[in-house]
Amino acid sequence: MDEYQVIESKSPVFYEKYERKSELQHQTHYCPGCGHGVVHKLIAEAIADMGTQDRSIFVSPVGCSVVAYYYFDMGNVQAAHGRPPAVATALKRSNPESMVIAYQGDGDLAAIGTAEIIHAANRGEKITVFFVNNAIYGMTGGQMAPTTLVGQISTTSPWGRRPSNEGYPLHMAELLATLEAPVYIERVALTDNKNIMKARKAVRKALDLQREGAGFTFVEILSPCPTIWNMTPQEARKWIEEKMLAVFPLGVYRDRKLAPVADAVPQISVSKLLGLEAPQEVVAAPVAAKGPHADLRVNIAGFGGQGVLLLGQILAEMGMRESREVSWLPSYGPEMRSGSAHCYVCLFNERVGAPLAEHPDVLVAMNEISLHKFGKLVGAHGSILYNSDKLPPGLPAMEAHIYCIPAAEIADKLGTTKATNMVMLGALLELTHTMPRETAFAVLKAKVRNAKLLEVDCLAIDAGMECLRKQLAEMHVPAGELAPCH
Ligand SMILES: Cc1ncc(C[n+]2csc(CCOP(=O)(O)OP(=O)(O)O)c2C)c(N)n1
Ligand code: SF4
Repeated sequence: MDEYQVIESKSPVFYEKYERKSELQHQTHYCPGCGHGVVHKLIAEAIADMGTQDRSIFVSPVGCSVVAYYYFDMGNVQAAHGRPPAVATALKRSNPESMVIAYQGDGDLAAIGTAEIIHAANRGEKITVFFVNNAIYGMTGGQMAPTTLVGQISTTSPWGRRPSNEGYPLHMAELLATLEAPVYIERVALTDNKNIMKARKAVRKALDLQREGAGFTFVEILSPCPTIWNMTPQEARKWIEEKMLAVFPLGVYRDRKLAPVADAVPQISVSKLLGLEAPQEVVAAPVAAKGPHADLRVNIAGFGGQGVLLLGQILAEMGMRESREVSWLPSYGPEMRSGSAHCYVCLFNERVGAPLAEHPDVLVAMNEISLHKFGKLVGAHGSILYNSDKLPPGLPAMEAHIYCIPAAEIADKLGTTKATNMVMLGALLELTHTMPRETAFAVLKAKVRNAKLLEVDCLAIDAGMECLRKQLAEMHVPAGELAPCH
């Protein structure tokens, strides 16, 4: 038996560590026996073997796989429900060299996103779509999908799907194969090892064709959802075999290379179009980006429930009251349980062109994860306000200066931890002198009905200002000046 060696390793295309609560880091967020994990693995291994990780972009859907970006260490964009093919189109057209993957469930692709997939396929976009068909809406608790089988019970077809009322299952592979443009369409299933190996081959073939610039490629994967189907993982695989295969026959529905189209419009990369031969280094905002009239870009990040988005809103509303051009761009995880949340706020003198503040002047990091994740994106001339009395051990060196503000502690002493975000707001106002505290008070007055809470919030802002002021004084920095980097 010596000739066998068991090798267990994670594809380098996956992040080493999944960004989850520490007690959950050993597992993915998928249910045991879910097919998404298997499909992720097949894609990651294919990309690793092809050596295209650095130019691959994964477009995740809305559905159970919405946080696929937690796993794939490559370009990631999360599209609105059903829109991955449209987003993938834009990505591929503006970066023809990239490998763009749209990943979608059956609710995402075959219900709300029917138009997007059909038109992307019909245009022959040179992207790869992986369509995970589990015959149900998984994430939202088991509503009927367009692919739900006749007679299959779901929360919205409690007597079983009836063609007379709900129509017949949609066969996406067959439907797309009626179009001229697609070059490769195959349906595979995650039933047993043999079929998983076929799925592996199909995933690789689709990506290979994209690498060659062949055209639109599509792989439908029949995939188990044991949780919603109320089955064990083994029963779920058997159910695909016994029920789904009869409705969704496996096989290759299209496999051809198109002759080049005579009137094909050459696709030019965005950087080339703009005359930027090489990607430009992002330059952090100069130290001068401070004071009442300076443009300011802020990223506020933490867990849901820490008032991250609200802090951004208050800042943006303050900006409006001060006649600044403002934007507030929230981003929060779709998961309900203490997911991460952040928002970008831009306070400009001119109209805000792009509301992103990936390299902000100030990062307000409400927790350690945010400090790790976003801290390195703040340039040497920027500053970080960190919600703690000390830096976490093992923090990698960062270019920006980090101020530790024990905001939760300060807020606690004032009567409620809820005011933690207001302490941070105070520190931010003192650091940047971008707007007067009175404007913050006015905004709060309009927003907070509870008089006691309003009083605590105002005290918290002052306490945050005082805390930062002391630190600047210790560093001999005049009020209103951003501290030099360490
Ligand atoms: C515009 C919009 N409509 C509806 C929803 C609610 N929603 C979230 S996930 C989902 C269905 C997901 O099912 P599917 O695509 O089959 O993926 P699965 O969870 O099974 O992997 C729906 C309807 C939403 N988030 N956004
Ligand atoms: S609900 Fe279904 S599709 Fe969603 S993670 Fe669980 S098994 Fe997978």
